[in-house]
Order: sequence, then C-alpha cells, then structure tokens
Amino acid sequence: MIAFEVNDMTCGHCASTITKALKAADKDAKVQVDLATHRVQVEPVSADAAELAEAIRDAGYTPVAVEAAAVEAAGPKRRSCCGGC
Ligand SMILES: [Cu+2]
Repeated sequence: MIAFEVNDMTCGHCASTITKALKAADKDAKVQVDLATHRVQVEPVSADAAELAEAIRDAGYTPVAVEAAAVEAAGPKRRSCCGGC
C-alpha cells in the first residue's frame, strides 16, 4: 500500500482525475481516495511509488508521500484546483 497526501485535491472532480491518472499508470491498481483528509491510497500491481507520484503530478496535482508529509508541510502550499469545482 502506497499513500499520498494531495492537498490540492479539493473536490470529486479532482479525485476522479487522479483516480483515472493512477489507473492509466497501473490499470489493475486499487485506488482509494479520501477527500476529507486529501489522502490517496494505492495498492499497485505493476507501478512503483515514483511512477504513481509522477502520474498524479502529470494530472496537475502535488502528491506528498505520507511519510514525508511533515517535512513538506513547512513549505508553501499550492492552493489551486482543477477548475472543475
Ligand atoms: Cu477540484
């Protein structure tokens, strides 16, 4: 299980964009999104953590590996959204 915090994922449209991006990177992956906590959990089949993070970035979002979240929290946060909400 790989988990990311995606703080610029703010609505259902963001969540579905990210889910699609992850499935495109690893079509058999199990993806679970929790909008309230901005968490994305992935059970990958063929992709590794770096590829999954890349897929989220390519979709226009900023994934933070949950282990690294405390470090990243000190930095500036992007506040933009997908425009779909
Ligand atoms: Cu959105």
